[in-house]
Amino acid sequence: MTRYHYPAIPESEVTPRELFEQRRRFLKGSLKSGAALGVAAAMPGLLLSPTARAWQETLADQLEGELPSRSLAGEEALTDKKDVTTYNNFYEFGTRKSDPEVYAHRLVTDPWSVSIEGEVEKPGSFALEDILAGQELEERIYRLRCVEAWSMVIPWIGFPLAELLKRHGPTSRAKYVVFESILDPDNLRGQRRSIIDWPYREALRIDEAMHPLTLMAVGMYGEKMPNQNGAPIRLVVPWKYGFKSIKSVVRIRLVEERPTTSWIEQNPDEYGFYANVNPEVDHPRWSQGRERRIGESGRRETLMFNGYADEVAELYAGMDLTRHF
Ligand SMILES: Nc1nc2c(c(=O)[nH]1)N[C@H]1C(S)=C(S)[C@@H](COP(=O)(O)O)O[C@H]1N2
Ligand SMILES: [Mo]
Repeated sequence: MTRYHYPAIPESEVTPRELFEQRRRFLKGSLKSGAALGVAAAMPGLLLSPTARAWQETLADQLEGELPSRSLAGEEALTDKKDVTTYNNFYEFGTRKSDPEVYAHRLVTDPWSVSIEGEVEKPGSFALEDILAGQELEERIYRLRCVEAWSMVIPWIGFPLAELLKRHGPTSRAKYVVFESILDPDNLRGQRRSIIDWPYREALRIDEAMHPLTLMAVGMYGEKMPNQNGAPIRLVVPWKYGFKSIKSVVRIRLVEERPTTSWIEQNPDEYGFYANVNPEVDHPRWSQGRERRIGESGRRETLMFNGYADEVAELYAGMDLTRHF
């Protein structure tokens, strides 16, 4: 195992800030500084937030302007927005790829809060607008590679998870980060069946969570996140199979021991904790060597770490990736 250290790669090496320093944008909001956040965290009940509707308007307003934009998928063409919003895995709405688009209007995203807890100095439950306050949004084009051997190229809008975690002060015992999706069986028809043990849960090692590529996304294609893609806020970890990129996040917990996840519980032989995209480690039932890019005919070779090896391979130096799949 590698030792835990974060950030594993200095942010300056991966994110040349000067590139888009000029065009930075900040989300307006009620919290402007870490100091204010501290106060809010100490008195969670006293935090007076703008209404959820207000934040949504603010975000819509911000998204109208130009955001700093970067492709981290080379010259590869964007997948059609139509495909990205109609061919989804979001088991809370059912297991068919078409279910999320049909049923996702039942997802209640307003109001929304995210609980940040466990090994942090400033825990609490925070309204989404306060989570977003002061975060610099940017557009990042990433490949997303599903474990089912298809892939897409998506222009996400979001901010690094590291920025959020740093605000809350991870303690020295914070070795892993656990994420939980919304639990609402009245509105999420898939949760009335025990396909998985709800709520959907995923986790990262702390250095993976702090890595500058790891994004909290609130939009795509220049717009707010569509419900079927994980509104209002989801994780995007581009070097891992899609199932790690948990949607509609309501809880983030920092812990010392390695947690289990929904997919490990479901089938530990098929889904591992790391879930790094790896053409050399096949899924027990199919090859991971190739993938179908949605919208293209034929197949592409799957790339190690989904093409992000230069950025992330160091996180796994010395690990046997056949065992730690
Ligand atoms: N809460 C939740 N998050 C989830 C899923 C899910 O079923 N529930 N599916 C995962 C899988 S398997 C994939 S491939 C991606 C798909 O994201 P997309 O629909 O935005 O392309 O979401 C991931 N996040
Ligand atoms: Mo997936």
